[in-house]
Amino acid sequence: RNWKTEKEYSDIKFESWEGIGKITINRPSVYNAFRPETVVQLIEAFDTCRERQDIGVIILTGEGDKAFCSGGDQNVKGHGGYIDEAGVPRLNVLDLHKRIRSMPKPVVAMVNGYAIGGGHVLHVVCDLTVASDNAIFGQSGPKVGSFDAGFGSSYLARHVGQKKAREIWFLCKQYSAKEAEDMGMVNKVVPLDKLEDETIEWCQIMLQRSPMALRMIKRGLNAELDGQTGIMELAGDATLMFYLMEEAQEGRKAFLEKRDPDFKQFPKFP
Ligand code: 2NE
Repeated sequence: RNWKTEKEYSDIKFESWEGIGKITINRPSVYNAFRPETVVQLIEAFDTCRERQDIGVIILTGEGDKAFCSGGDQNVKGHGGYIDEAGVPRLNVLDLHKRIRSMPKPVVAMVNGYAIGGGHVLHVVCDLTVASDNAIFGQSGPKVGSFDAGFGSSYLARHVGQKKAREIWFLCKQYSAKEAEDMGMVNKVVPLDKLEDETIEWCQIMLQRSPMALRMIKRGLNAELDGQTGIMELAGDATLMFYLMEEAQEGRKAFLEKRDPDFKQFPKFP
C-alpha cells in the first residue's frame, strides 16, 4: 500500500491511503507510551481527519510489533500529571478520548501488541478493535499510581459487563487477545502478519457504507451513554440533516427575501 505521509511529527506518524487515515504512535522504545506532546500531535491528526472530506475512516495503531500503546510515559509523570516540555503537568489524553468519541467517522484500533493502562483506554474508546494474536490487554493504573474512572471504566463496563470491568481494574491482570475477544472488547483477532490486511478490509467495507448512516449510528450509540453531551451531538447532526432539507432552506430564503416563509408546502409525516 502506498501510504502518503500527511505531516511529519516527532511522536506519531500520520498517513493516508484511499480514504483511510492512519495514525501511528511512534515511540517504540517506550512501547508507544504517550507524553503530553504525543497527545497534542494525536489530537491535531484526528482533527485533520475530521475535517478532511477524502478521509472516511481512521485507524489508530502503534509502531512495531510489541505494543499498541503502554499508556502514559512514566518517565515524565510528575506531580499533577505528565509534565510537558514547558514544565506544565497535564492529563491531556482525556481530550483525545473526547475527540475519538465525537469523531463523526469510524475509528478502528489496530492493536499490534500491548494495550496497557492508558493504552488500553485508547482501544476502549475507539469504535472497533482488530487485534493481532500476540496482543495483550490490561489495566495497570492501581498498580502504578493512576486510574481512569471515565470512558476507561464506564465505557469498558459496557463492553465486558460490570464484574469483568471491576476485575480488569482491581486486579490489573493481563489478558490475551482471545480472552479480550471472548469478553467482548475486541471485534476480531488475526495473526500479526494479517493485522493490517484485515483492518483495511474492515475499513474498506465501512467506506462503502453511507457515511451519514454510520455517523448517526455512532451518535445514537454514544447518546444513550453520554447524557446531555451525547444528545447534543446527536441533535447537532439532526440539525445538519435539517439544513440539507428544502424546508430549512425556505426559512432562510424567506428571511433574506423579506417575506413570510411558506412552510405549508412541506409534508407533515405521520
Ligand atoms: C507494557 C508492559 C507490560 C511490557 O512489559 P515487558 O516486560 O514486555 O517490557 P518492559 O521491559 O517493561 O518495557 C519495554 C520498554 O518500554 C518501556 C520500559 O521501561 C522498557 O524500557 P527499557 O527498559 O527497555 O529502556 N516502557 C513500557 N511502558 C512504559 C511506559 N508506560 N512509560 C515509559 N516507559 C515504558 C510493561 O512495560 C508495563 O507494564 N509498562 C507500564 C504500563 C503502565 O503502567 N502505564 C501507565 C499506566 S497509567 C496510564 O497510562 C494512564 C491512566 O491510568 C489514566 C490516564 C492517563 C494515563
